[in-house]
Amino acid sequence: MAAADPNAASAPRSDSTNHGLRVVVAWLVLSAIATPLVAIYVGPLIPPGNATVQSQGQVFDNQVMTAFVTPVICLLAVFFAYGLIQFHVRRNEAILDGPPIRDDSRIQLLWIVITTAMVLFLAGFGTYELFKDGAGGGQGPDPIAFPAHHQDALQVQVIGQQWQFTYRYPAFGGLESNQLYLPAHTDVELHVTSLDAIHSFWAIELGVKADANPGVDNVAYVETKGPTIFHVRCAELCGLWHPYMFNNGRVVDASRFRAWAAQQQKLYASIKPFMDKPESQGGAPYATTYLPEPTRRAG
Ligand SMILES: [Cu+2]
Repeated sequence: MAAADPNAASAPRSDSTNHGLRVVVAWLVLSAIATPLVAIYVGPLIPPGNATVQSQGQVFDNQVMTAFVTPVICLLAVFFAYGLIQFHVRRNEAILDGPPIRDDSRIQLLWIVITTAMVLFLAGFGTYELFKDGAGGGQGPDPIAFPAHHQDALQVQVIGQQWQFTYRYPAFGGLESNQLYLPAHTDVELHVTSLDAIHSFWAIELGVKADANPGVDNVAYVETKGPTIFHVRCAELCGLWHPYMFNNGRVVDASRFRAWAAQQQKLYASIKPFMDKPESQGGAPYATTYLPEPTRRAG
């Protein structure tokens, strides 16, 4: 009689455990715990913060989408962990595949229905959110999504040039400043353009990002909340000093905004003659007329 071969593979485990049911139950339990925790504690930490109605909307969107993706990640984690624990190869055991799942119409149907529903929901939700309040994005010269009171918005033109931003206030005599001050609790209509290369005006905490293209009037809406400080960066590689194209802006109380504008107007009046001089006669080496023309009331 031949001795038993110690290296012979043992027979594959046969069991009647319903692994699918176990995975689904573990997934449901984990998802039920993790989803609200992620929505409540992780979502609000995602930038850009709540300095404006638009940035607050973006935080909400991120919160919804992060919560939405949590059950998907839970399923992957449970599936992976369960597979590692339950199906790893034990000593002296043959590595055998389970029976392939083919032509299982239930799984096919579930897969198609669930993934389609998720994609359609996210597309619908994203589109609705983009239309609400303008979402802080640049919409080109003819915006189609407006915040509620956009007719009364304070116009501010944002002019990118290598390598700084200039802010122009048509309602304050076209005053130009290298500081961006905005009044609190106000609708602002930003007109973003460029004098040279393509830049991108990214007012991070305001939730605003709009391309600055030469000759293009790119409109973005934002509704400020309380006073705050925010950061502005150029978000489009625009040449050698692109990394240094940043500054801080402020949202201030209405009275402080008016005081700032009056002071800036005085300052601007003193340099205006130089600005208006053609470059050939020693004037400023950039244009002083841009879209939009001053048409709006003082803010
Ligand atoms: Cu730039």
